[in-house]
Amino acid sequence: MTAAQTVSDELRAWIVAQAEAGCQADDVLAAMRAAGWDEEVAIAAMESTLRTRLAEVAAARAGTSAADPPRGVPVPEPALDGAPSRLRALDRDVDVLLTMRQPRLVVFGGLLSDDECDALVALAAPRMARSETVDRSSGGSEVNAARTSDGMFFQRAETPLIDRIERRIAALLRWPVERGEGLQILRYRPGAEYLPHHDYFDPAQPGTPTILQRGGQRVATLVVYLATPAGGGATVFPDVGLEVAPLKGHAVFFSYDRPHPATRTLHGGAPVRAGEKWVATKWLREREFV
Ligand code: PD2
Ligand code: ZN
Repeated sequence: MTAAQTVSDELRAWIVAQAEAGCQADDVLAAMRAAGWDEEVAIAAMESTLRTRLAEVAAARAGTSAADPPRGVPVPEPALDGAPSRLRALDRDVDVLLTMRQPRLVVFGGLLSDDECDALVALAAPRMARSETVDRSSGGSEVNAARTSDGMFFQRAETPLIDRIERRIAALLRWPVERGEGLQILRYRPGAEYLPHHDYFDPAQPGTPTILQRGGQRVATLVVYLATPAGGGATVFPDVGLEVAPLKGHAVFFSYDRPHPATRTLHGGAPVRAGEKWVATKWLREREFV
């Protein structure tokens, strides 16, 4: 036989069966030579067949097919088909100031009125404590040196105002209220900042399975600005060189369909230079958050 020999599906299946039965490559090659195969053709057939088989096995382990790259989960998404400059969200018209595809990010104007911002700050102010974040190694909470703001959490629907704001956010992002965490309020004084981080829970951390029991992964973040500092305090996205100004009543939304830096959702709060910055953060989960 010559190099024009073609490698049939049957031959590929036979090569895979020999390898999976633990046969040595030399023995498989010898059997093919004995059957009349040219040595070079036989080696090339073995190599390409086994390389393809390895990719299939790796993809099956990752829960995907070799043909399909891994796909993300569904995420919140405002109704931006047709590029509207305003969106109706429950009881209010919200401006669409900026949209980005990668990361998926939208800046909204006028999501809250000045009075709503002031009322949230007044409700939260007596309850502020040095910010705790979820301790990703144990699943508990911890004071975080990366965040020098003060913070607190409201219960979902804790007051009629909070209930209305949460239903407005749910309408805007087309994501059920039940799949949201309670609003978190943060206050940054001059010099306070939040170093860049991802908001999803790192699958490699030992505390993550415990955290995920309560509603699955975070899949999106909405940071709403409640008070404009006199200087500094932008929300920064270092992967794409974007800085969102912290203007009272405006908000930045971004989603991440997998807990991976490829979502380009690394973000932080730049140091406040003058005045105070207040924000309300709403994190959206895959499932009902209980
Ligand atoms: O206050 C911010 O700009 C900010 C920055 C990064 C808030 C958060 N992350 C957050 O609440 O996760
Ligand atoms: Zn964050």
